[in-house]
Amino acid sequence: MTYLLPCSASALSSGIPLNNWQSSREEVLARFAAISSDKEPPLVLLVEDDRSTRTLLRELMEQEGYRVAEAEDGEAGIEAYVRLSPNIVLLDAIMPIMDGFACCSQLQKLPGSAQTPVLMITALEDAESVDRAFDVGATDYVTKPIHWPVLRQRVKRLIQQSQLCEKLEAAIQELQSLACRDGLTQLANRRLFDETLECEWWRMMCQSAPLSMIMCDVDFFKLYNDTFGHQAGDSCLKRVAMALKSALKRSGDFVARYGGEEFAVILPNTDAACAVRIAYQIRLRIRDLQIPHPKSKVSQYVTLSLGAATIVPSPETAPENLIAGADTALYWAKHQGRNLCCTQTL
Ligand code: GH3
Ligand code: MG
Ligand code: MG
Ligand code: MG
Repeated sequence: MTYLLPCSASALSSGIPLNNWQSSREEVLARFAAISSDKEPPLVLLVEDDRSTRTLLRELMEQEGYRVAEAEDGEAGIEAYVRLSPNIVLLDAIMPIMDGFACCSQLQKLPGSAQTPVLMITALEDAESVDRAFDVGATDYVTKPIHWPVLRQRVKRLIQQSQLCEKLEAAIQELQSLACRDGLTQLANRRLFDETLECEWWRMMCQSAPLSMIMCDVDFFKLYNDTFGHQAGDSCLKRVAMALKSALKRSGDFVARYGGEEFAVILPNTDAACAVRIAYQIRLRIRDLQIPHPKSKVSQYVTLSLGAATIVPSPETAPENLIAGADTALYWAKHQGRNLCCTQTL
């Protein structure tokens, strides 16, 4: 059995620094182009028991500029597939130990197999064999004796199609993730906030557990912009967002940019006392940032007012009740002087 080294997968790192929607779009297109110009030639895995056919196939594939790995039966083919993640599998139907049909069927169960075409090469021409090949997941089928010009074109087309599908899938995933992110702060946006709240609402209702929310609003932020300009205001919001995120320790805790200079925190399985403690942690984090705000009437630094509300969700209430409760508590915090947290238990 001969293996060539596996190609390094086109690395799609998650999370890209984005300042606004326009640059997000450019990032996605740049990434798409980067995947498109993948430098390494595609890897073809030949699974064929007949040595002379294997040699001929290898020569043809190498002439086409592909890298080639070989396996001599179905079992070895699966093992090579898992180790090497080829771009295409050329699979003989009749082989000892595990035939091509069983091998193809097993391959379909492996992660990522949906993107990897399997081209079956066989002397079997009867309708039943052809149907069986497609039933077990073959992408295409060619018969022996091999018509080399046809095989060349089939392989080329199948690889192109699968690479295109892969790129599209990566781009779609990236766009989906961007659609839920706030461009300025990189926090979840309002849309994801709404979905998360709805989801946690139902989850907590099923568990009869408390759900808390904290609304946070930057104090005198208009004056901050007036003093330092809008861009400095943007940087301030980014730092506040990071501080908010760092104050949340549990995996279910969630923070979003609710709008403007307002942020919303969702805390599943959290009672009122615990929500107050988290609000306190948030205030400490913001205080530690020490962002100068000379025009503020409550501090020399940027501060937040916070409104916390807690509810055990029930069929008689709705997520909007929790939002309204946190809003009301925030309103009290503003009216009682700002830079503090008020709470409401519903
Ligand atoms: P309060 O303490 O009562 O909350 O006062 P405030 O000045 O923070 O509240 P107000 O609603 O009067 O003003 C909010 C300001 O937030 C006005 C708006 O320009 C600013 N703002 C909202 N979104 C952004 C943003 O994305 N970037 C910047 N730089 N400013 C923003
Ligand atoms: Mg054979
Ligand atoms: Mg506000
Ligand atoms: Mg404000």
